Amino acid sequence: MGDLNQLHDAILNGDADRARDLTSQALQSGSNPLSLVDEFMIPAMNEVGRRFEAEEYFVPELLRSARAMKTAMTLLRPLLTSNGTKSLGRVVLGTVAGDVHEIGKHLVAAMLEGGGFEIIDLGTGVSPDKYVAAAREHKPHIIGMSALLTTTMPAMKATILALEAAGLRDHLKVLVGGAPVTAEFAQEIGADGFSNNAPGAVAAAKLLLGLPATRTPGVYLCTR
Ligand code: B1M
Repeated sequence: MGDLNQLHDAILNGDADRARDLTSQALQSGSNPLSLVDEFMIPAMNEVGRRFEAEEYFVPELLRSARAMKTAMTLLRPLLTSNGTKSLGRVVLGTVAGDVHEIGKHLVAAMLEGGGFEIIDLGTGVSPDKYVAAAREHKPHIIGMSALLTTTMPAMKATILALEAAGLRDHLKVLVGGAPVTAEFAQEIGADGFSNNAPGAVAAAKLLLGLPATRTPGVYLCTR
């Protein structure tokens, strides 16, 4: 197996072909898919974010790195997803209105599927009305919202208020996450649960439905 730091660097440098090839080689050599994501790919995206903040990277570099991450994820996603037998519950998932960040949401979707949940992914920029319509149509046990921008976090609260106004709030649980989201924020907006990582989202989803799971440090269940 090659040096996996090269996978980190391929994503950092936005080299999608290399990221795909290195991921494929690592899998053939027996690397654990989740470790590849956690130990090399997410740290690369965090460094991309740091460089963007330091004005060393600009939007084109962000896009190239995101494309490299997505390309590698196409190989990993099926491996994070099991062909589970019975669904533990239905989750309607999306990135909130005004927000196009989707990599974390894809990871959460893959992990939830792998954990036995049925996922209805509404994509990005999902308005409160669209969540409400999806809740009516699919009758999910959980609504999952992701936000990566401080400016789009309020859309989470707007969605919860819209679910309340539609009389749907008491019939489902609301799980929130995304880099700027905190447990305190989740509590404040009236969500039911929060996780700061994808495996934690699975634990939180299970706990919210009263299923056995271990509460890891990044998982928070709100009091209502
Ligand atoms: Co943007 N971006 N971006 N960006 N981008 C951030 C978020 C930023 C922090 C970068 C920075 O300045 N350091 C910054 C936000 C600042 C802020 O609000 N405080 C930022 C900005 C400013 C912007 C633009 C405004 C830039 C511009 O145009 N001037 C613009 C906004 C566009 C919009 O949404 N309207 C923008 C655009 C973009 C791209 C399109 C270029 C691209 C996204 C491409 C795509 O997704 N298809 C992009 C990227 C790639 C990033 C960074 C570099 C990486 C995000 C990412 O994919 N991380 C990001 C910097 C950073 O986060 N370090 C940044 C990897 C991913 C696995 O992590 O999504 O956090 P994350 O998900 C984690 C957890 O948070 C959690 O689990 C995941 C796995 O562990 N989680 C959940 C996520 N959702 C969950 C849901 C749950 C539970 C857990 O329950 C339902």
